[in-house]
Amino acid sequence: MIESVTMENIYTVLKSSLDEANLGKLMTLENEKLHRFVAYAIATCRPESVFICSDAPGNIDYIRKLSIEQGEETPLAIAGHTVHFDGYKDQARDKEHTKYLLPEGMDLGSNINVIDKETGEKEIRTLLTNIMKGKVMIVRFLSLGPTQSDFSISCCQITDSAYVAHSESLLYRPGYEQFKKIGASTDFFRILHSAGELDERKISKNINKRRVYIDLEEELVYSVNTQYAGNTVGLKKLSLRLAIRKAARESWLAEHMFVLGVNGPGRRVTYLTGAYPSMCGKTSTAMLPGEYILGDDLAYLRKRAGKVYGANAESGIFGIIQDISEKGDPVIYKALTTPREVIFSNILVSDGVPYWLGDGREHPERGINHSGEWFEGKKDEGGNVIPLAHKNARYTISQTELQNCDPNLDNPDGVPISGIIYGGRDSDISVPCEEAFNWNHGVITKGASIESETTAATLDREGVLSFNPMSNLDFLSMPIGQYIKMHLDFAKYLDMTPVIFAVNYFQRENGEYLTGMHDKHVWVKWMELRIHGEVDAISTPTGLIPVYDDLKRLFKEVLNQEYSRESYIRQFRCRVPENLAKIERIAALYREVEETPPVLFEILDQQKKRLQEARKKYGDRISPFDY
Ligand code: SPV
Ligand code: MN
Repeated sequence: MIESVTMENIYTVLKSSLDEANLGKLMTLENEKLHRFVAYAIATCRPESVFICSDAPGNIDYIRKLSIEQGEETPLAIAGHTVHFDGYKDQARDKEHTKYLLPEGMDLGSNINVIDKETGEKEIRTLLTNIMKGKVMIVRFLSLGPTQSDFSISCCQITDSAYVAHSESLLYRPGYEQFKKIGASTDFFRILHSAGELDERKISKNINKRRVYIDLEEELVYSVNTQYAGNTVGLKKLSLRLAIRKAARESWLAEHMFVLGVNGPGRRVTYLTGAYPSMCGKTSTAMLPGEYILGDDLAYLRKRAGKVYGANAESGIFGIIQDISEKGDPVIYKALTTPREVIFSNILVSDGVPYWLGDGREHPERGINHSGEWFEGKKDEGGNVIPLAHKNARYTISQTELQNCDPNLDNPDGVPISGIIYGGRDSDISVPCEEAFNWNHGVITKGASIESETTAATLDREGVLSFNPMSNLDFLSMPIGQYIKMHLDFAKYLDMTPVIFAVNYFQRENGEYLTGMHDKHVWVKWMELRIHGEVDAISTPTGLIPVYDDLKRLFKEVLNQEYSRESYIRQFRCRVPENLAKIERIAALYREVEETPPVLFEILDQQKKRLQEARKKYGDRISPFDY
C-alpha cells in the first residue's frame, strides 16, 4: 500500500504537513523509503501536526512532557514517576487480532494466525484513514541492539501516542544518528501505530477494532486501537517476529531470552541466556542479586570466529510489577520507590502513591486504577471483583537505573555466550536443573520441549501443561519445524558451542514446593562451574545432573544454607513414567506440525530408550545415588 505513494506526492505531502524545523530533521535522513513511509502515514492518518524526534535532549523532553500534557501519563508524588492506564480490556497482547499479512506463496504452517494480505491491508487502511485527526504524529528512530554494531537493526516507529514514544526513550537506544549513517539503505523495520479515538480518560475507545497486522515481506507492522505496550511499542514483540525471520536469512538467532552475567571464581564473569515462558522465573533469574543483568527479555545471538556472542535487543525493562516487594526484590523495589524516570502502568494510585498486588504494603481502600475510580469490592460488567491493580501491571525503566546493570549493555561486540538455560514449570517431571548431553540433545529435549503448567493466575484451570518451544511460540513467524531446524543448524561451524541447561523451579509434592525461592542462584552458580569444567556431573537418562557434594558446598557458599541428602534425592531423582509421558506428548505435537526435522524424533526416541532401560534396572523412581 505504501508503494502507491508517488515520488512527487511524497514531497508535496511532507512539505505541506511539516514545519520547517521538523522537515529539516526528516530531510537530514536521506532515505526515500523512510520519506515514503512518513508521507504515507500522514496522507492516511491525517494528524494535526507531525513531530520528528531527532533524539536531541530537547526532543526527548518534549515527548515526555507531551504525554503528560495530553493526559496519557500523570505525574506521581516521587520526581520522575508517572502512571499510564490502558483500557480495562486492553491489558495484554491481543493474540486473537495479531496476524501476519499472508501474500500468495507464503506458508507459515497451521499454528500461526494469518490473514490474506490484500484483505488485511484493505481493512487496516480503512481503520487508519483519518485516525489521527486532531493528534500529534510522532516519528521516532531507534536501534534494536547496540548501535553501530553487527547486532543493530534500525527501526522507525510512527505513533500518535506520546506514552508509546516516551516508553521507547526508556526501552531502546536512540537511532537518529544511526539512520544518518545508513543513508539510503532499505534495511530497517517500520511500525505504524495509532491508539485511535480516545475517551475522556485518554483510553482507546474502539477496542473492538483493535488490530495488529504484520507484513513480513516489507518488515512493516500496523497496530491500531490499542495502547498496551506489548501491542504498540513496535520494537518489543512485534519486531521480535520480524527479527526471527531476518535472523533465519542471516544465520543468527533472535530469541525471547534474558542475558545474565554470572560471577565465577577469580573475578570471572560467564554469560548465560535464558528462555522461560511467563510465570516460570525468568525475571528473577535475570535479576539475581550480586550477578549482572545484561537483558531481561530479548536477546540476539550471533556467531563470530567460532564463538557465540549475545546482545540485548533492548536497553530497558518493561517488567511485571506484581509481587515486587522490599523484602523479596530489594534492588528493583528501591529503583521503583526513589526519584528517577519510571512509568508505572495499570497499578493503583492513591494520593500520588502507586500500589500493586503483592507489594507487601498496606493498601488504601480507594484510588484510581485501570477501571477508573476504584474501591474495595468494585465489580466489573461481568460481576467479577476488580482487584486493586491488574495482574499484568508493569513498570518501564531504563536498565542503567539498576545497580547491577552489566557494563557491557551497549558494547557493540556483545558478550560471549557460554550457556543457554531453558526454563519450564512442572510439578513432577523435570529436575531443578540439568545439563544437556550436547547441543542437539539440548535444543530438542530442553528448548523444543518446554512445557509450563498453567497457574491459577493465568487460567481458570490449574496444572494444565502448555507447550512453548524456546518460549517463543507466540512470536514465531515461520513454521515451528523450520524454527527448530534453525536452532539445530546454528551450532554448525562453532568451535565453542554454548552448553544447554534446563531448569524447573516448581517441583511439588502434596502441594508443597520442593525447592526454595532462592535456590535458583545455586543452580546458576553450578552451571557456571560446569561450563568451565570445574565440577563433575552424573549422567542420567535425561541429562547431566549435579553431584550432591558440589551442591552442598554451593548452598553453603551462595545462600549460607545446609542442604540435605534427602532434599537432593527428592529433587534430583528421575521420575521415569512422567518423563516417558512427556516424550509422547512432545512427539505427538511435532508429528502434527509441518517441516519437523527428523532428528527431533530420533533424539526423543533415544531418550525414551534410555528411560525404559533405566526403569528395567532401577524402577520408576531413580535416586541419583543409584547410578
Ligand atoms: C511477555 O509477555 O513476554 C512480555 C511482555 O515480555 S509483552 O511486551 O507484552 O510481550
Ligand atoms: Mn517477554
